[in-house]
Amino acid sequence: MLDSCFYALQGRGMSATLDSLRRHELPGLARFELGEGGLIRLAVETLSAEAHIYLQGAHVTHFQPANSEAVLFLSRESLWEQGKAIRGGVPICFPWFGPRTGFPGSPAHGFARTSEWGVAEVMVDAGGTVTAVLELTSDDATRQLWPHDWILRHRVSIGSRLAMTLEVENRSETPIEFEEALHTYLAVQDARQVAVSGLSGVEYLDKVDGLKRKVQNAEPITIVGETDRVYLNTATTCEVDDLPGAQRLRVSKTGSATTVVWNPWVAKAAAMADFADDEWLEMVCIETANAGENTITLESGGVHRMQSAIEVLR
Ligand code: TA6
Repeated sequence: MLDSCFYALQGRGMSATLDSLRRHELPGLARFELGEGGLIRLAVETLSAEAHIYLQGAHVTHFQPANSEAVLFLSRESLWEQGKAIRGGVPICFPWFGPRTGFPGSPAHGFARTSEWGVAEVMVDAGGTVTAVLELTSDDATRQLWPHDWILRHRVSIGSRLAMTLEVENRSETPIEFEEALHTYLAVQDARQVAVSGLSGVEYLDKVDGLKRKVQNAEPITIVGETDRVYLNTATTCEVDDLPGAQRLRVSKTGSATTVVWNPWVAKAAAMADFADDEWLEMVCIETANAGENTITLESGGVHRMQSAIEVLR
């Protein structure tokens, strides 16, 4: 049952065509094109930065400020198939994070990242920042998996920094409970040299040690093996350093109480079909989320916003 409705989900919504999207384009700044695998993406090029946003999953796959290196990791083995999650960039996890407790047939990290989103608006402000607003609305296929009515809006602003706001509007008559994440893959030169600061003293669940609850004492966090930690009740900004001379990245957030730090390391990387065996060296996930005990309860008619901003510090 769940499998069939998940496959129904995968096929839904591929209704947009390039022609139907032209009216949203900004000449010289933002245009729709066929990206990898023939999936439609918005390509943004401004004086400040360039970016790609796929309609599938409202998935930011590329962000590169002018005079900087690309900020997001994207696997060269990613599947570029309708309904299959893209490996890298900023997948959107909703309405659950990770495997869905009690529903083994449900898609990991929910269905938002494998659905095709619609385009609500593409605009540019006086400062030259381009903002795209993509929307996903509940329908029969999603209600089969998760029996609620809602609208998601993902506002992506491409300027000197990448700012993403995931907005959830509860269109149900009753409150909804959901988890969410902007599952950001940051590009690094060497994960073994990474130093993540900003989480000192924060409690976390260690997913590589039986979900034990621990406190982050050492600062900064270094990656010395498979790392999969769900930091709870934290609103802090994180900074990521790696090789000397490489760019230092900052991930700041609002509306989020969970930060996830993940690197698959050698064995997990080798087990992932859409991830090259050595790519664990090139990435670290710093995920802006609300998960576990930070699950959101949203009243009928309510709106919740979670924002993540990523910038290059040098
Ligand atoms: O955020 C870390 C994590 O939950 C890991 O446990 C790992 O499963 C990762 O997400 C990737 O999940 P995916 O479903 O995209 O393969």
